[in-house]
Amino acid sequence: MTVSSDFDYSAAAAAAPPPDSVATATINGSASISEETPPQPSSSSSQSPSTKSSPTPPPELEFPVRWPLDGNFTLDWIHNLMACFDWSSRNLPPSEFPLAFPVSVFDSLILIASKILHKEPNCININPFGSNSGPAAEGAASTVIVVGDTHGQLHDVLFLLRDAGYPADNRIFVFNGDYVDRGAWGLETFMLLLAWKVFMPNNIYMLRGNHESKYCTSVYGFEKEVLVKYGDKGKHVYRKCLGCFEGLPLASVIAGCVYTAHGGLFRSVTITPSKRFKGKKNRKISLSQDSKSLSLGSLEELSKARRSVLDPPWEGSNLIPGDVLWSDPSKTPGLAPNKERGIGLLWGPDCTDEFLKKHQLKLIIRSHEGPDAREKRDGFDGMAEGYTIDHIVESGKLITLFSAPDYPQFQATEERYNNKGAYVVLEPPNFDNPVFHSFEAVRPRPKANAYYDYEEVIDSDEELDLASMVTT
Ligand SMILES: [Mn+2]
Repeated sequence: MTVSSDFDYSAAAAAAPPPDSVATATINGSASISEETPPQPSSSSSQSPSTKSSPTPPPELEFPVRWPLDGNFTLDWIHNLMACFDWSSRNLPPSEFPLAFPVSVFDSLILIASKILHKEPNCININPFGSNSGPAAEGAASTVIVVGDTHGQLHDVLFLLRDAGYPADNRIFVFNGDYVDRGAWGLETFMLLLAWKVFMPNNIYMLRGNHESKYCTSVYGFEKEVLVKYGDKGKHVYRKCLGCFEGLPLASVIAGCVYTAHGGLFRSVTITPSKRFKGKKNRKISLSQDSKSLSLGSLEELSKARRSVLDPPWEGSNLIPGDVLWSDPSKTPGLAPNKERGIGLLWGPDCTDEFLKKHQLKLIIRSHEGPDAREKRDGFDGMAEGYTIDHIVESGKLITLFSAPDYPQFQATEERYNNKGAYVVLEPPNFDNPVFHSFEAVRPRPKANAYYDYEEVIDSDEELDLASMVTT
């Protein structure tokens, strides 16, 4: 069934249903849209919506999204928002996105979400033992669900939320960053998570990824996506998004035993006396710090880091955010500069053990490496199932979690990774025995154009030309 090109809003009830796959992505899980809608006389003209006016949203959608009159979100409001994004992604050209989500609604959402996020500490202590109010919290601890990179794959995120269960009084989500870039619906993905954040600030936590930065979004599509979707308001919208990215916290500790961050571990930034003696000229902490002078940072240091600078180069106190967002595990013991990426660290199993021991933790869950990155990493498992167990040490484990299936959305060759995405479920009372849920991509993906030159841009973060950004 194809999409109607009717633009007559009075004909809404008779408008053709969205493509079949909408039913599977319908927010309430009822695959009913196409059944309720009378069949539409089909014609070849319905194949070319771009040459005619936009199709009509189904009557059950409150469309466009309107800011609630009293300023308070309801569950219905959030579900309608998700359904509107799903529908618009399938039926409207990107430049008509403001018809679904007017800039005034964007402004209200980003303002209130930014305020909440900026107030959160660098490393959030998540306590699932009933500190949250609400009827379901009486004494019972919440389940915690950890999610890795999503990269603008709206439909897969909608599936994940439905599959895992939405944020609720007994269910807390921790998203590990990289909401935007690569995929065509970074704005929708980020906005819907922000909406959940505003609705239930203690039941969903959004950490920053390295792609929540000016540099990455200018290379990998999000900036252009926003400019295309919002036209002459695009610059304003993009600036507000960057401001919001600055507020995203860097890490979390779940139930006192699971550390999560996008990249992972980080260095200590204590300035050694020998550096001070050399006088001011040599006081800078160089990115090329050699392995011997590197030591593992602590959660206390992380809590004191300044996170409000988005982009590399990361110097001084900003070395910690750079490491947290960009680092990768290694099979080689010790800490070393991450030469492949040009920023961040490589850390060995001994560091994982040291960090877990020092903070009495059991598990590290980090993200940041998709199937493309893993293809080039000797000694590491691929990302076919959406997760890997990278270090098994005395004190616990290190896991990489990646939640964008069939990634990246745009590829120059026919051959795809066909990777699954995964999320992790941590159950009370111990939270230290991760249960992995792998899932396939929602297919078919609605057609979309990329917002970056995916044939030219290198296909992994690994080789980013960050050297050109380092000004020291
Ligand atoms: Mn990343």
